[in-house]
Amino acid sequence: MIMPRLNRFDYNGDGKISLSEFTDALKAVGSSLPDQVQRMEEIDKDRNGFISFEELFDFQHANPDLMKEVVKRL
Ligand SMILES: [Ca+2]
Ligand SMILES: [Ca+2]
Repeated sequence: MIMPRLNRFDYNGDGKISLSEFTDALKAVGSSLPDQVQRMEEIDKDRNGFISFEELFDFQHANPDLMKEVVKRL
């Protein structure tokens, strides 16, 4: 399995992936937003507003095809 590089999502370089950075990444692959917004809530399991490596990994596990597209295009 290809792991996405976290720094590719981290556009502002603060070392963390915010929900909006992740949403932008999904937009970049043309993912439909209403669906994704729902997922944003799901992916940030501890609700701290950022996506940790573990949270991203879980999301990738649940959405392998989507993440494959994201990783390919980033
Ligand atoms: Ca960031
Ligand atoms: Ca989190």
